[in-house]
Amino acid sequence: MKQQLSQLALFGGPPRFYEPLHVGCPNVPQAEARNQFLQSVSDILDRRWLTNHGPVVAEFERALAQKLGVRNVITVCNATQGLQVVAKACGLTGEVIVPAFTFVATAHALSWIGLEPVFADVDPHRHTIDPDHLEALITPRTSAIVATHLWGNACPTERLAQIAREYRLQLIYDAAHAFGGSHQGQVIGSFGRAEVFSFHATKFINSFEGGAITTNDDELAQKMRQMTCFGFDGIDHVASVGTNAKMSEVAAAMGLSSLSMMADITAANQLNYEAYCLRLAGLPGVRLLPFDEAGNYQYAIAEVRGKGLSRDQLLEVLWAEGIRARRYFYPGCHRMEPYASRAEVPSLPVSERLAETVLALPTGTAVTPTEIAAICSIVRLAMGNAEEVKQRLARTHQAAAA
Ligand code: T4K
Repeated sequence: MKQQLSQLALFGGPPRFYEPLHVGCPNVPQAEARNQFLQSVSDILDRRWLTNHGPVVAEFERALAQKLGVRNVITVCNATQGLQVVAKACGLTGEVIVPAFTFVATAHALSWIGLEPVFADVDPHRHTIDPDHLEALITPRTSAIVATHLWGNACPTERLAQIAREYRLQLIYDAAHAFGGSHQGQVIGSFGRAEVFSFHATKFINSFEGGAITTNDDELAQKMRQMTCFGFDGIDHVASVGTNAKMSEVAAAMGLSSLSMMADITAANQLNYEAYCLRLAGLPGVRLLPFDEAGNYQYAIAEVRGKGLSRDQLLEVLWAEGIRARRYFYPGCHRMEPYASRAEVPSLPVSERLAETVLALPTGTAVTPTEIAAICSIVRLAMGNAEEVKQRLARTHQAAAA
């Protein structure tokens, strides 16, 4: 453990981690699960059926539907395409209200297909869309709300459903972070008209790249399934405009393997989260975001503000040590292009504050509580000697600018 400032990499000491510790280091199958995955890949090659609704995709979809308790699951090549397919199938037009504090894919997916994301502020405690702010943004051109269960924390689904009903808007959830979570006893996956999960490499469960759309609306599901495959509804027959958003067999094999490890991944995430809570408890200027009990603990999120270093100063200290914490989702979608160049860029105080203060810390099965103890001791050392660290950083920046 580093105990003196001179030991910090920023002050000339050796970095604590020569092999960087990442936020999104994938959860990969180990031991028996890895053998099963490799066998499944070998079977796929033997069958020579690599994509286009093969048996492994079908098995993955059945397993997901069972886990989520939802009638329809349509796997996709990634969640961004999934969001676009849902938006198209639901016939969204004009403006769509989205949170400003989310990964930019939530907004870009809509922009890419000609819709206009309108940015709402978020709740300061849960980081999910703020229903009170959202309501003021509804215009005659608004067709939908796309809300993100950020960090796995569920949105206020009842309030959103009530607003959607009242203003006749469609309600869709970006559930990219929320696989395995539930809200008031209901598993995430069957809220709104449809929900979209991401199985990107960095996610709770992964299929290298991938995702899934879930809905209890059978008609909508059929339409979306066609749309993920060029609009085909049978051999040589096209029923609608479509894209190619299909998941491959190997991706589904990885997804199944990942699904089988879900309990272990959750346990590792929760242990890591508790290690952060314990080791950072009482440290002025750093606060861990509380999670829903029913969540997947995929992200360990700190807010760095008040006493001590700023989030960005702490980030520099950590990166020097090989701790690749991330400032998700800086600077906020509304301040990213093309939205930042709109005639009017809204002022969204909570999203802007979070964009300046949130720090995502390394977690997942590749990170151990011992490594977290080392991370936290560096955070404590730096925050506890904030003035000296600030001076050192200022000198380093001056030297770099000269
Ligand atoms: N909606 C929300 C709310 C989302 O968060 C996302 C994706 C989407 C929609 C869209 O889902 P997809 O279309 O991707 O299915 C990463 C992911 O690329 C992105 O999927 C994810 N959200 C976002 C939160 O995180 P970046 O820009 O941070 O990626 P990158 O390459 O910097 O990777 C993150 C960290 O993970 C790095 O520190 C390196 C490490 N890493 C990454 C990969 C790919 C590894 O250690 N191994 C790996 O294989 O966006």
